[in-house]
Amino acid sequence: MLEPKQVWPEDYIARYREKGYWRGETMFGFLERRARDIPEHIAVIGGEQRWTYADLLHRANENAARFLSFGLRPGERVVVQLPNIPEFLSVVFGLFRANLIPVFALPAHRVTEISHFVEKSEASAYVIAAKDGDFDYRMLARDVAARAPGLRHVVVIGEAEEFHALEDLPHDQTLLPAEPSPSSVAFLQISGGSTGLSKLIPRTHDDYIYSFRASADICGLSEKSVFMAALPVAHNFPMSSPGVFGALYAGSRIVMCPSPSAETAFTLIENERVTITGVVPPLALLWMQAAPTSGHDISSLEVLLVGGAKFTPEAASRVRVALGCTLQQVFGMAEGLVNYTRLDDPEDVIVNTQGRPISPDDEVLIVDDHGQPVAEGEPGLLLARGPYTIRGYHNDAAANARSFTEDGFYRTGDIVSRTPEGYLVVRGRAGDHINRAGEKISAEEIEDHLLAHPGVFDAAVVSIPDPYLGERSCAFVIPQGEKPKMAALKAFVRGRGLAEFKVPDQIVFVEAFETTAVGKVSRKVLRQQLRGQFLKTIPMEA
Ligand code: J2J
Repeated sequence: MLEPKQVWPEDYIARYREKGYWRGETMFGFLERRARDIPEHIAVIGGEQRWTYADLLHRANENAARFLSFGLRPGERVVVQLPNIPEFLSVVFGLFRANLIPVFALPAHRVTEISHFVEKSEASAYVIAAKDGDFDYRMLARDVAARAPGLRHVVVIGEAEEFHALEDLPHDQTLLPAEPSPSSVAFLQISGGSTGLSKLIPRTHDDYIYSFRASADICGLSEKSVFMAALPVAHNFPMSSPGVFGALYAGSRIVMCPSPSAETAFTLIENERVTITGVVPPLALLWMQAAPTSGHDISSLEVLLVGGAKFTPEAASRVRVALGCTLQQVFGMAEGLVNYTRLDDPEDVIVNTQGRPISPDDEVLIVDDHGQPVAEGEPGLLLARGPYTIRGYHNDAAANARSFTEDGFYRTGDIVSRTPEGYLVVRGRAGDHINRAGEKISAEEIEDHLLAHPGVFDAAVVSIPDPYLGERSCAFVIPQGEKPKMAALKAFVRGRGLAEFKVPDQIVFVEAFETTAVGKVSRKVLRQQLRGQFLKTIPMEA
């Protein structure tokens, strides 16, 4: 089994420690300290549950013992797929306490994605909630178990059927292991995935704690703050920017929001006096639209973080009046680098930029296609290196060769420019992914699924601007034999066991792909051509 690792060169490690970024804390260690300092303070609210820091710690310790009770060994990987419920935290901190390595899946993921995570991480266990809304995760777990023979255990929050019910497992805590090294990998996060399937991102205790501790500071979190997790909490943004982990680090109170609809979110903001939350741009638009007539008092809200996809200056300029709070733009990635506008920045910077890096030691380069720095203010490819940006993916040599420069910079694939004050403005993407309301979809991955249909000769998936989603996906398909029906083709992709957001929003049948110059063109050029033709001929609202 391949042990997840994340290694920085020795001189960088020394520098990051010396400067106090890496302080030798561990994920469980920081929670334990917080629970000692403020045991009676409410840590998390969700549904009918209200847990203090002492409760959360107690439950995490019990869960650690439960996970080890059926034979899991420290270092093994456990795929966690849970919605926004307090148990997300007691499970994940339980895994940290047991030195087991969570692999974070999103609630929207289905059998294809989950089996890929299980295989790639060599996970031996999978944790689910019995149900979320109408969806039964036990059915999904059966499909995953059938596809991924390495998976030995399924653990369920709620009615377990043939699986282990977490609650029923023994929790004798005498056998809990010693604290792990702070430089070891704490968990595997999931990449947005620009080419092919999602990659696994090993994050260490040291580097991740630095990123959310500093984020909590930049976002003004304190013991008085009430942070609402509105987006699925397994995603890097609501997890760490400043996210639930940043909130716990600061001793704040977390409110788990089961759905980000304006009605649900506003009700919780009003009832729990939420002070800060984060959303993707389409949700910010919806909330701004709903606020004047919602009848809810959301005046407790002080800060709204918006990120995951580009927030237009026009929309950004309306946040303060529409929601009565300060906008904080955040441009981040699960691989590391996170930028924020600062709360006291001038309005012009808050509205027009995606912020500046967390750390003085974040090294940001903006280069042309040949790797040469562009002139100041010009757009170019963003490369990043620093105290919480990874140097490599888990178990993926090909992706590592592609995604990192020889001197360890991560190629973000984003095209940005930099203002004279050092703030980044996102201009576009070099890679072929679709950023659909903050959900990243790899064109290549969906093309592969379409090509599996007998009625598809060739397929190219591109992003099309969308007034609501930011971008939506459009599949250009050359049919063969009997032309498939559009709805049937969408159902086919869905039936391959994919997250719903990956099903093409639109399908356009074409007779051939126009190929210029000499015969073959790269997929990249082809996608550009198709996108260009589409935008010329069809109005954006189509
Ligand atoms: C434009 N594009 C953005 C922004 C992310 C905080 C916030 C977001 C993420 C995230 C995250 C953007 N404007 N404000 O992990 O900690 C696009 C970029 C980036 C990619 C990363 C966090 N904010 N993006 O979205 O790993 O293209 O992380 O490279 O899901 O989202 O996606 P992801």
